[in-house]
Amino acid sequence: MKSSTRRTFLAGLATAAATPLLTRLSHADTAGRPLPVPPVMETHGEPVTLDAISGSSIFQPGLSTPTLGFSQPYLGPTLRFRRGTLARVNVRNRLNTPITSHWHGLHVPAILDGGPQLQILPERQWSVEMPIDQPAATLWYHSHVHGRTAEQVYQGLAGMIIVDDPSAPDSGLPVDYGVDDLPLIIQDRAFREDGAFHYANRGPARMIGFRGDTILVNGAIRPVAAPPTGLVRLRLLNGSNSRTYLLRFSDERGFHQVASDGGLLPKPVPLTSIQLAPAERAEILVDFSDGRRVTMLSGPDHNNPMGRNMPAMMRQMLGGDPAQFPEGKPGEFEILSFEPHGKPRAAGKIPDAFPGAPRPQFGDPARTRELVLNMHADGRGPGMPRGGQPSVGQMGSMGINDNPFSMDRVDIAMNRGETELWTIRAAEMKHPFHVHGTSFQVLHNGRRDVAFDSTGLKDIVLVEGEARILVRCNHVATPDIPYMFHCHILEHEDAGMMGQFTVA
Ligand SMILES: [Cu+2]
Repeated sequence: MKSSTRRTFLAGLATAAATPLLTRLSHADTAGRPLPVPPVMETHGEPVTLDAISGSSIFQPGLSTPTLGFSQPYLGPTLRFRRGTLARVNVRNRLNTPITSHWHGLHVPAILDGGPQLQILPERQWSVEMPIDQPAATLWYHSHVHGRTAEQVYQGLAGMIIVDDPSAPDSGLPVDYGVDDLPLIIQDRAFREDGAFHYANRGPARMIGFRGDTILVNGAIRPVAAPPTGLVRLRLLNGSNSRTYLLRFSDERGFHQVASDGGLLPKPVPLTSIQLAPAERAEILVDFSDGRRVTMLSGPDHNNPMGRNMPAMMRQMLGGDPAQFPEGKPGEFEILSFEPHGKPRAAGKIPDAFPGAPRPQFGDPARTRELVLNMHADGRGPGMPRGGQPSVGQMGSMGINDNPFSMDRVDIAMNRGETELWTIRAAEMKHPFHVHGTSFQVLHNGRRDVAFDSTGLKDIVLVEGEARILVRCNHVATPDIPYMFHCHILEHEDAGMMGQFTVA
């Protein structure tokens, strides 16, 4: 379909759905900017300050997009925390609406975790001193206001965190941030013709999660990175609301996964593609020593109640699929490209193993629990609030164990330092299940047993029918300010697929 025809078609759809006109971006006029690299904000005992602000960003030539960000118009700086130190962070809210700052993957007491109870009101400041004690890892931070998380993250209230561990033996990996150690925050967005983001958290888009038709990496549309020739470390973060990616390179080159959510894997895992569910992280080592240009592609996202059988037109109506990339297989699209600079040279050495990597140390579980993720928890169905625009308190139509999220109900009471075995069940769709305040081990998912060596420590598991995980928390969470567990499809989380747990 030619772009003009497609635009007319889309405009017709949009009119029918009474939503603003959407624009489908062509490759020629938008993609190809140099990859932006978020600045680093490092704490050395002195506090650092994040300002939640509104601003405007230029994603497309000549069009400005109203956005939110931390200390910059869209997204935020990369926070670097060092194990064994106190991370002191002030978060100031310069917006006219409450926010939070949740440190996703950080092992800190719930009172420091930035969950929905810890709202920062407009013009107020939240100051935390966080003891950093966990393995080196790629984490992230984002707003987590119940009922508003999806929209606030979509607008830009998110950023990367890197935990460094000077006590662990040298991993032998590239460490030159922004050069051969690249943060890549992958997000899908949709745009209106006036340049504003298009977002809808209702109806079918709420049911399966909102999908955009345009890929941003670090806030630029399908940008071009210029790494040095040689081995390069990519810190991949799926910062999308609901899209699951299946990433590979256009020339089929292999790569090695070296870390997952909770830090290094015991040894590098050779792969030719990698799945990244919402909020998941993976660090991969890619060999660019041949100096050739290559593109990272993603396969289509079939995570919806109809799976692969959902017609393309329906997917388009539900928020869109990115345009197919000519180098890809049917349905594939471009994430970003790499144009290595420097003379081709011999490939660098990939470490054999990471002796300092975290090991599973959960022991036998003291108790078991079952959690069923429900897409219909109160009989009203998703996207059907009682009249008008959904607001906090009206969003409870999804749930866990038939309970829509309630801030007044503690769902699970855990004992500090005690391992539990959780069985999580999900029908209709796969759900990226997240637990705050700790990392867990996945034992089983779908029909497969999961080897620790291939996944490491996790804080997200994309539940395929049924998953079993070992969980243990070493920090305190009180009934007033508990931890959360929830689906990380943000539209599902906001619709109530979330619960609270204490640790005493
Ligand atoms: Cu979900």
